[in-house]
Amino acid sequence: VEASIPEPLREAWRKYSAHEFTNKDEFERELVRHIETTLARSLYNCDDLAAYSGTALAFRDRLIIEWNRTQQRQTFTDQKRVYYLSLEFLMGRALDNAMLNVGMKDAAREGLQDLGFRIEDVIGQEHDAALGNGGLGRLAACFLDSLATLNYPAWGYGLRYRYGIFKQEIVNGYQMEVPDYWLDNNPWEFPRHDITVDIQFYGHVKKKQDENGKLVASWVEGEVVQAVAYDVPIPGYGTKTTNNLRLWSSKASSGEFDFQKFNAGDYESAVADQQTAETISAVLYPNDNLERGKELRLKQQYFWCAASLYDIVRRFKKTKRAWSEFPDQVAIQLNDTHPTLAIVEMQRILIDIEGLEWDEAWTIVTKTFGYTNHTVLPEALEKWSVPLMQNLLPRHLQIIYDINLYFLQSVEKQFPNNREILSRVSIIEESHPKMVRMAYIAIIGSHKVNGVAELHSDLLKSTLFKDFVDIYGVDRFTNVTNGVTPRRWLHQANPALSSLIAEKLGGHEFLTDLTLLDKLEAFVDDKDFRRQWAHIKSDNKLRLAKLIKDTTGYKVNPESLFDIQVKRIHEYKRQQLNIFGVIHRYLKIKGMSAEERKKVVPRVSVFGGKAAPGYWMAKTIIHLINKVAAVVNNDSDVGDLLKVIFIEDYNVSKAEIICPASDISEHISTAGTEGSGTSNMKFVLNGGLIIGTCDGANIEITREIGDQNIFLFGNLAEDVEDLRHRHFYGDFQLDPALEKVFKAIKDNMFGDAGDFSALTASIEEHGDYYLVSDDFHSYVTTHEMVDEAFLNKEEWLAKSITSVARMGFFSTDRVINEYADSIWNVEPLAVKD
Ligand code: 9GP
Repeated sequence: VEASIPEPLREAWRKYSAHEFTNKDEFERELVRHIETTLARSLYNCDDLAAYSGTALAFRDRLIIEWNRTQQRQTFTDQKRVYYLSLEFLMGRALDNAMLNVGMKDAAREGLQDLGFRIEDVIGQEHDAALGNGGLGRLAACFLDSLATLNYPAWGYGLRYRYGIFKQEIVNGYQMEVPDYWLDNNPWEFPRHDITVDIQFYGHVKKKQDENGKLVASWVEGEVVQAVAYDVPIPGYGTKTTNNLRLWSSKASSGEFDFQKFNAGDYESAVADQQTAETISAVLYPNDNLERGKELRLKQQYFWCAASLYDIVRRFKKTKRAWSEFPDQVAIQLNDTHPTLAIVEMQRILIDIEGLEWDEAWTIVTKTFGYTNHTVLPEALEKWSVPLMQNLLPRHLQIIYDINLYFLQSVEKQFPNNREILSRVSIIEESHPKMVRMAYIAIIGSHKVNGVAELHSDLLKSTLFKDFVDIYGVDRFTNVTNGVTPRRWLHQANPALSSLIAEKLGGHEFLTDLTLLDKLEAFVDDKDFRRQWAHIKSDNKLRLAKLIKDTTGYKVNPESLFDIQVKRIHEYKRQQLNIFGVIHRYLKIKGMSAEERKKVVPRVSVFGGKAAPGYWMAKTIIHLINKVAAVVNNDSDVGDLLKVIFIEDYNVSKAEIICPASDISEHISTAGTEGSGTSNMKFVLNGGLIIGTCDGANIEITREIGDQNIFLFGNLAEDVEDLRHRHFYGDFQLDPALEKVFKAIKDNMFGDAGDFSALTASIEEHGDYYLVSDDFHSYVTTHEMVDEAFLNKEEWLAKSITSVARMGFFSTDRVINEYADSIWNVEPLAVKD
């Protein structure tokens, strides 16, 4: 690798090369220096925000020194690298994570204290980096943490949205969406104005002869937008490896800003061009499991794929290897179908620009890509209309047609005279307008396709992708069950529990080998240990009670059973089932005598989550939860026996407070609909029990922790189809207890019943697609079992400890090693101190 500084001058360079601070005093010096010079503040005007910025800058320096070394190391060893393409990275806050991962949180705490600040207040100043909707984006963030911790040479590629997921405000019980200005005061990114890529859109395709007389296609004219790189350092835990997350931002390309217009005084249209270019990376689409064919979204996808591939190819070409070695050097993972165009773009680069033959190029492409599917919900399997694609990406559409042609020819050979299979697996859906099925390109263009939990992967093979299993054989399809990073979701979110475990196990090694948690089982019967365990849970509940008081004004009794459901609001996740269950409980309490009420286990039902702005039914569910809260929480008959809380603007930093505070949490999707779920893992890892359906990763959680430690209920995935079919033909009986709940709603107990009629009608009149009524009875009776179990404090504690001890499987470290072995074929890079 060529160095820009010649050898004789490197001595001076080495002498003055930056060094990271290594103790409290050095940290303080860096902090004060940044506050006084970078931020131009002083001890006369330094508030918590300035202390945060100074601390973040000091830690950023540390990270970037390691980042530089890591990148050099990766370049010199020249091993195979992994590139994770994800339209979402839900990172949350970075400072606390950086402090813990580099092992300097205690030094920072003391240093800040010396200078007059409390570390918690300083950390609390940071705005979440919320470049994601929910589970899919958070999983990508956990993956980055594990990739760095395990020393894999890996980069993430995403978009630098100016606005991340909207901020949610609850006004009169309704969700309102407010823009999230997360980039104000964000010290964690490095703009790379020298790393830019021109991205083309529209235009048309010309065929021309190359110097050897071969006919090649070239994509000409159209519009050009510039992609500018912003780098975010990703520190591993307990290692020097600091990887890179590269986010692309859009800008008018230099040729695009029309100086002629500008000079002629037409400022407005010159600036308008600029703004049009910038809209590409302006906003994250706030849809979770729900797509709409908006041109801007397709533009985002191509912009990001093309910029990332250009970067990856540029890096590969520096090694001067033959193209055939590309898959030995590069693995690219597609996070859902969003980056599928990267497959087409790679083929275009190889045949149109690099001059490879089709077959040779296609072999390279399929060996390079892997595709992860995260959902069976049909609306999330993206399709783009052919006319839209034709207009925006004319050359790509031609390549897609060619991929389809060759693919269908081979299927035809394999299944002669079977027109049905050809039309079912064709990339082009023969609808009006015709549609391009992106998931099919992702399958055809990858060497491995995986789902994210066993049930989910099995369902993919037996339903959505069945034909492809018949075509390619079952080995192309695999499962990699999700996990979470224990650094953020145990050590950072629950420091007291992490310390207690470390004390018992003789160190924090479990944070990098989560299976070591199994040693905790030896202490299940240790009275003193149980007491400490219970004490930590109480403190965490107090911390949540304070958040509830500060954000909603409601005071909750921390002795109550905390029952929590936090995730995106969606009919399939069934927050409606939960709130109907709450109403059922409320009605029961209202009907009790004073004596009977004494036996009730007090509960706090906590909800949190955002609804996609256009998802009206989900918004109706939020509205109902808030209306029920207003009635129940102010009913003196009920008092502390039941409180209903909706936590506004649920995000990663709130989840860090919420997850450690649950007694029970709810993962109650209609069986067969949730890909995996990952908050189920976070809650159990923090000593909460769960109530759930046999869906997603709940099934594997049950297998690991034992069915005596989980509350399962409801119909099974294999029964769902049949039940829906029966409903469709009128075989439907509303559950009697649910009927009483609906009557209360219709009697305007929670405000105008008209506001909720669509919700009740979707169950009573329109087929109850999500089987709320079918599962209601087992849901409420299982909750009675939860109450019963909670009364036995010692048993409950034993369940909690045993479950945590058996959660070793659900670390993203295990997940990443599985991807590395079975899909990417990459090795970690040895890092010396
Ligand atoms: O809905 C799934 C969720 O179950 C899963 O845990 C997560 C991560 O794999 O991905 C979600 N899928 C999406 O958000 C869109 O496919």
